[in-house]
Amino acid sequence: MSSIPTATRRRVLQALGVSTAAVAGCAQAPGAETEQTAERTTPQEPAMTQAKSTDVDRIAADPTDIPDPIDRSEPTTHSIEMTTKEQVAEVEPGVTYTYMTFDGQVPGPLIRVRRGDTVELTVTNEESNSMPHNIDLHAVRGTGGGAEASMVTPGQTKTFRFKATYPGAFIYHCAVPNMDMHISSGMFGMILVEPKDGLPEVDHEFYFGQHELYTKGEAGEEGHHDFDIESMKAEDPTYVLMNGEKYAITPDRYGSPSIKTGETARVYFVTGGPNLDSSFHPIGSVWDEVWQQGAIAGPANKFVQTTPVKPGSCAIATLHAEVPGPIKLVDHALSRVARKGMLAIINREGPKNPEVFEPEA
Ligand SMILES: [Cu+2]
Repeated sequence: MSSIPTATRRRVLQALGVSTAAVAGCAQAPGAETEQTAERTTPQEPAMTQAKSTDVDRIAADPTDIPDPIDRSEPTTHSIEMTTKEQVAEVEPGVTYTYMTFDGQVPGPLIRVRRGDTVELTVTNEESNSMPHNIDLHAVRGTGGGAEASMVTPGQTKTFRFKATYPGAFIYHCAVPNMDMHISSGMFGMILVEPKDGLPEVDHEFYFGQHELYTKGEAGEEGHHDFDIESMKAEDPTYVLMNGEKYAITPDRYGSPSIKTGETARVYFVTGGPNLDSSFHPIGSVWDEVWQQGAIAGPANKFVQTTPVKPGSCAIATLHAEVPGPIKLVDHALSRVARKGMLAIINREGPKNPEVFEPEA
């Protein structure tokens, strides 16, 4: 037993459900005194390797970085280029991870087209990458959603073409054989196919994506977190994240977007997974409208508190600001918020509206 480093042994015991107290009990065994002394005087094996230097300062997508609404009555052809990138970035300060992304952000860029448009999509796998990548878009009627047509090895580029024949908000994701690992590392995003008549007018639009990170460390443990296949198979993530980093879109990190009271905002939300459903809820508000699964061709549900968004699916939801204060966007499986990093905030600014809400009555 003494040949196993202390930190490793403790972790193994924890994994087996044996508490630290039990470890202390073990130390009472005959001959354990020497071991106990050794534990006190021997520097402990670091639980993690050191945080790596980062390739990019930020991996979290800007929720306001969205193409303009479509104002067009005729179909067009889009030439869209995407680059797959493998980059070290921080999950939270002091914690690094080697992400895989579309265009260096999580979620990947929002692609916006109109029903009937044609898309020529070019995917380049950066030369410095170590793995093959591709893209499967749920807006594509075709083999693997384009996955086979876009399979690229490092340094390779491929183009394929598709017509967006049906409207809605759809996920796209990497779909190589280890697709769960690639999605978990950040390879997902949304393609929005607007109906021919467009979408209702709103004052603001925001784009968010939820997914899970599976690592060998604990949430908040400083250092470089390596991917962990065992916790992924067990669907027990280290982090559950909004836009790829812990609490990224909040005043404490990169800042929160604001809307004014009286304004309406539309939220485009994608659950990358790879495994967990989101119970998507706006704390301090309600979804005034939700198009579940992003199925914009049908009617919206009204005044929805929490909308389920399955892995590999999306939601389009509207918020109407009637009072000032933050709206916290969460997965209402709240341990993911309190302990695993899942939170974004949209700010409402404006005068009090005591008829609707009076905090000091
Ligand atoms: Cu990939």
